[in-house]
Amino acid sequence: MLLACLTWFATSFSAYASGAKLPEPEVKIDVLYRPFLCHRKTKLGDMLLVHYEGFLESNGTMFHSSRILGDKHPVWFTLGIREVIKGWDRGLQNMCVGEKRKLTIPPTLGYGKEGKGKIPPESTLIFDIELMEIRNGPRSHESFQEMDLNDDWKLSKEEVKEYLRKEFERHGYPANSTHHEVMVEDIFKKEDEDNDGFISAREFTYKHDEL
Ligand SMILES: *[C@@H]1O[C@H](CO)[C@@H](O)[C@H](O)[C@H]1NC(C)=O
Ligand SMILES: *[C@@H]1O[C@H](CO)[C@@H](O)[C@H](O)[C@H]1NC(C)=O
Ligand SMILES: [Ca+2]
Ligand SMILES: [Ca+2]
Repeated sequence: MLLACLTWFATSFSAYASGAKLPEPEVKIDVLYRPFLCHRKTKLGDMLLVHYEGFLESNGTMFHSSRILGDKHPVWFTLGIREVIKGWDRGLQNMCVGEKRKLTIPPTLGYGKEGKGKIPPESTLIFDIELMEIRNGPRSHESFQEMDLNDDWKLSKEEVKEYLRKEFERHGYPANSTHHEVMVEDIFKKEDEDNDGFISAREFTYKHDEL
């Protein structure tokens, strides 16, 4: 499936629903650098681009670095939807582009009793994280406003089609009007719950049971 489609369907914000919980160990946040200018701060549902190094607290071993290992690119993820460990979802809120933080994450908010790869069970983790970029998440209020070209608080098929066209362009895929129409029909089948031919702000924002 293509990126635009993924962007559209990908996100469930069940993570927002926070019921009563037992007290849990918290993430310790140290701000290592805060830029002078802060145009916008991260919030749940935003897409974040970060560079990071991860260390075991026990002996200081670095288990990953996005700068040195792998393809050396910073990584994208969506904040607050458990795409990453809980410690990141909690520790990277209200952050400015250019800001650097050190997070100390207890095992329950990291990889827990199992551990993962180079990370042994019950490890406290230390991350140095630099925020490179913030983008509107697929289900954010800002995304909706961007798509709602005539500001009537609902998305028409034309508006969704226009959005797809722009998304495809942005990702370098050739535009294919027939294909987009098929996608639009598919999207409306899933998202237009009351079948009025529009996706309302409410239908857009709140995800139903599937996913
Ligand atoms: C640090 O701890 C990890 C996990 O227990 C182990 O694999 C690694 O060899 C240790 N490194 C050093 C330098 O002691
Ligand atoms: C456009 O998409 C349709 C439907 O997915 C496909 O059948 C057709 O081959 C595509 N056309 C081009 C030029 O890629
Ligand atoms: Ca509209
Ligand atoms: Ca509707």
